[in-house]
Amino acid sequence: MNPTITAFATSPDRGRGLARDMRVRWALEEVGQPYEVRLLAFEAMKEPAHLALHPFGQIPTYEEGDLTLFESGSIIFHIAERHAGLLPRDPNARARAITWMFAALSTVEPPILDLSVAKFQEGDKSWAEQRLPLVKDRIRRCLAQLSRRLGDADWLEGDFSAGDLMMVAVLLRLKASGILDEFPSLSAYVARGEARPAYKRAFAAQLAVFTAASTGA
Ligand SMILES: N[C@@H](CCC(=O)N[C@@H](CS)C(=O)NCC(=O)O)C(=O)O
Repeated sequence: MNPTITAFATSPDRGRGLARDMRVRWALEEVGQPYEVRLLAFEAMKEPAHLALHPFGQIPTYEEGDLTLFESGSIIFHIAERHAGLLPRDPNARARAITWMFAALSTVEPPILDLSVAKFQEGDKSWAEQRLPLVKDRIRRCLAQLSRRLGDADWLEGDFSAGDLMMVAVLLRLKASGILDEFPSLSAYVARGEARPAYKRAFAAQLAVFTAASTGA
């Protein structure tokens, strides 16, 4: 039986692929695993049926037989462990690729999320204008370090891995801010991720959900 993931019935990002079901769809496409999607209205995400799957009332979740997972990192790690193609076989290379998944989620994503908070949740506060440059500088510092490590390589550790998938998914959130453009090697890195056929299939699938919802199709 195919796994089932959850996604927004109407994504607040209007189908730009920034909701976290996108990275899970991408991983499933990379390994060639078909999947089902259960779409949820925002209110349904906060109801007991969904809270039983996801204690924080969010998407994505992942159901496969009697296994239920939440947290995109855990879900993608599970997919990468169960299928070939997202993690190297060599144990050390595998550990390094997993390290990049953690780096994406626990070092790179937090300052990027902070930018959304600063803009959309704190934008009307008296101190917002003073805080925004600090938030942006924290991102720049992190991207400078990442770009130094990536150097001229296509991917972070040899071949494309779940570490790159997660890092690209996280960096994509910065596109609209213009900050990514300040780091041409990272822009090119993200573009390489977006050019992957699996990424394109996943992007098209999540966009189709938004388009159908907004046109009533
Ligand atoms: N750390 C979680 C974050 C999940 C998350 O923030 N999901 C967002 C969509 S991308 C969500 O459900 N937002 C609605 C809410 O928090 O109420 C993960 O990586 O899966």
